[in-house]
Amino acid sequence: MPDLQRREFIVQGSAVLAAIAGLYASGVNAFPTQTGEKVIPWLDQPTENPNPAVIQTQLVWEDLDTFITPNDKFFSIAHFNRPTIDEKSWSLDIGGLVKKPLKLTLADIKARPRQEVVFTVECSGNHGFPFFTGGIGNARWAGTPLAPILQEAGVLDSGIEVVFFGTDKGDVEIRDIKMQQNFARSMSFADAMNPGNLLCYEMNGASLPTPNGFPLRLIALGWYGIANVKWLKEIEVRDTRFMSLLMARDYVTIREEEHNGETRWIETSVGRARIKSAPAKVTQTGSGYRIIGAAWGAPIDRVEVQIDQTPWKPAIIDHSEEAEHAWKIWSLDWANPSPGEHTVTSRAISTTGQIQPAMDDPLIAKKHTYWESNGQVTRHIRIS
Ligand SMILES: Nc1nc2c(c(=O)[nH]1)N[C@H]1C(S)=C(S)[C@@H](COP(=O)(O)O)O[C@H]1N2
Ligand SMILES: [Mo]
Repeated sequence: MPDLQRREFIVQGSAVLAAIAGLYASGVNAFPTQTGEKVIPWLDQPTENPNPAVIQTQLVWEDLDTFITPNDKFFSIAHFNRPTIDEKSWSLDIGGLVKKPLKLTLADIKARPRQEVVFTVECSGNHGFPFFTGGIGNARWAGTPLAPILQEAGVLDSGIEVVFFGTDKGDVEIRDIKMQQNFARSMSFADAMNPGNLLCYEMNGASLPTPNGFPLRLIALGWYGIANVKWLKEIEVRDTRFMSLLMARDYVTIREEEHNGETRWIETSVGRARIKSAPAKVTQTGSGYRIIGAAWGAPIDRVEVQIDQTPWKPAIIDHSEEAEHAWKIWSLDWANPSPGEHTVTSRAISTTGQIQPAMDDPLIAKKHTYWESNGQVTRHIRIS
């Protein structure tokens, strides 16, 4: 602490402590916007979307001002087409290695027990600047749990893999073989039975919007976006691991690891979400500055912020709106920033002591595909 600030702190000590106690008691709310609050735009801005057919409606970090992302602001990713489905002629098939194949209409699914979860979905390709940083959103999803449906269908002992097929289709090529395939992702039977997985028909109280999978999508709780299959058409239980384009040929993370002095190249299919945080915006109210951000991907214990090369400071988590599987909104008051350019970096720490890795951590620096990029995010800003 600079001397002047230290002296001020001692002089005003009791008042400051009382204020902090008050803040903690009432909970520090990062939102809503305070009157007269201005957002100072970051100097680093994403470039134009290079693939607007695939990526739509990214989160604009400076605009983050609600815990729940409204449906019309929620990002949408489609690798193939975005099908418009007539719910009257639609149904979901559950088959493969099951005793009793099922065919469920939307009404059948809605008649089953309803379960809701607030879950932050991030695209595993949300790898940062220059072009993809806004592939994330937080919604309240409602549907019916998947596990009892698999139980009702009666998965045979040989059924180890559960494949989720979307209605959307695209051209896929491997070697000289050209195919038209439906979007498909799978999970082990054990992972599919997670009681948090939902066959989801509702997003933030409205029926699932078309870009997000109408009429039904999988909510794969705790997984990166890719596992949350939209426009569901069929669930098939199989007896071998499944190796579709989006399981094994793309959405593959390639890392160099050191094992007893040897380099080993490890290729894994994108899977569960990883601990991450990002500064969302810097606000100014009169002479006061505040850094606000989000942290997600693991049970978050705390978030720390580094301004320029100064020591990490603890941010305050906003407990006014939270949910177990949702991002945590945090803030840090930034006292008397000096005019000029600054960097702002955040790191999340989980309840099990995992720390979001720095960009030069081998976990990130030796990762050769952009998937699962959970390194610390540094933003640049000018204070005038
Ligand atoms: N059927 C289908 N499901 C899909 C996709 C897709 O292209 N087709 N994209 C996936 C990817 S890559 C992500 S990040 C999430 C995004 O969900 P959202 O579009 O609702 O934001 O959906 C996943 N589910
Ligand atoms: Mo994604």
